[in-house]
Amino acid sequence: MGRFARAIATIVAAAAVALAAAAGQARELRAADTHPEDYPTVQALNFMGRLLRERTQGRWSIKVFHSRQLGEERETIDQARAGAIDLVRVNLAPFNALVPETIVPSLPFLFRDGGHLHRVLDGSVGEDILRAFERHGLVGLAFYDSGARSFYNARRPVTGPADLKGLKIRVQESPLFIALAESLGAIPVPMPYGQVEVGLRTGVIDGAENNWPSYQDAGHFAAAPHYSLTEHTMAPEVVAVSKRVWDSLSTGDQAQLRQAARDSAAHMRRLWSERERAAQAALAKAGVRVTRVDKAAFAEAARPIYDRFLAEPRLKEMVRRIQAVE
Ligand code: GTR
Repeated sequence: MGRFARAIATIVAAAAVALAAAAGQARELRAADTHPEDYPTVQALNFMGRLLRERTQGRWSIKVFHSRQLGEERETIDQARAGAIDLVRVNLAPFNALVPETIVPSLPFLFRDGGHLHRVLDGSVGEDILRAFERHGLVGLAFYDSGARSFYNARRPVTGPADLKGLKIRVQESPLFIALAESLGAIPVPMPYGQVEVGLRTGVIDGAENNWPSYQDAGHFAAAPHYSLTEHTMAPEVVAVSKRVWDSLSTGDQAQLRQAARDSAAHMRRLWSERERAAQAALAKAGVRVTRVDKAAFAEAARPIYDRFLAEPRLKEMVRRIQAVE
């Protein structure tokens, strides 16, 4: 969207909020998600919309524009900050350059396992990260699961960082992910999610990194069948609402929206673990070649990332708090 179109969209959206509020009418929130309709993130947003509609007697609902209908993740973030989109569900990585606190849970080899991640996100560190969005035009509502991300490629089995050397690996548009791929010897190619499949098929990139469901769902596995279990990051997804929309809500409606998001996150955890298992089984059947890796070697190569991205003491302190969570 051009700047002019965006400005118009913002004015129209703001006017719609004001009118609906004045008339006490029902209002539909527009949510953006890059994934297709049956993906757990989209299903969880639909669930959140159902809860909200029930709990507000139909005053508020959510229409989910899935499958990138409203653009790639970075664009939807910009539009939500401008108030042209109400809700976004994106991974934390595209927020890394904007909201420094999102770097922390995206760091490589930080969480011990999924349980550790959940306890951190459900606790005070999670609260602090969600609150950090407010300085950047959004209000963080809840985290969704995204499992662990691993590297995959079209060329060869990768068991240690040396095997990644020289491979062109697509990463998310995040300085952290670019630096991470570099530290492991790969050539990072930042690119939006929607271009990865063609990039793999045409050889523009040799590989990428993602969780099991995305690797399967986006069809990346067909062109890049070597999946290496690096599980290098557990960067979660976030659901955030435009601050302009948030500020137009009554305190009661704000509480309803936050609660519906939280409840949808609990629902999403169930959907996610089922989907992860199903994707893994389907990929094994499809002939994907899974390689165990020397995780310690990857963690060691990625270690300089910590100093580089934790220059601010408050971020370092957050890492300490995360490590202290049992
Ligand atoms: C997926 C995530 C998306 C997007 C995508 C990517 O796992 O759910 O939001 O971040 O990865 O790699 O761009």
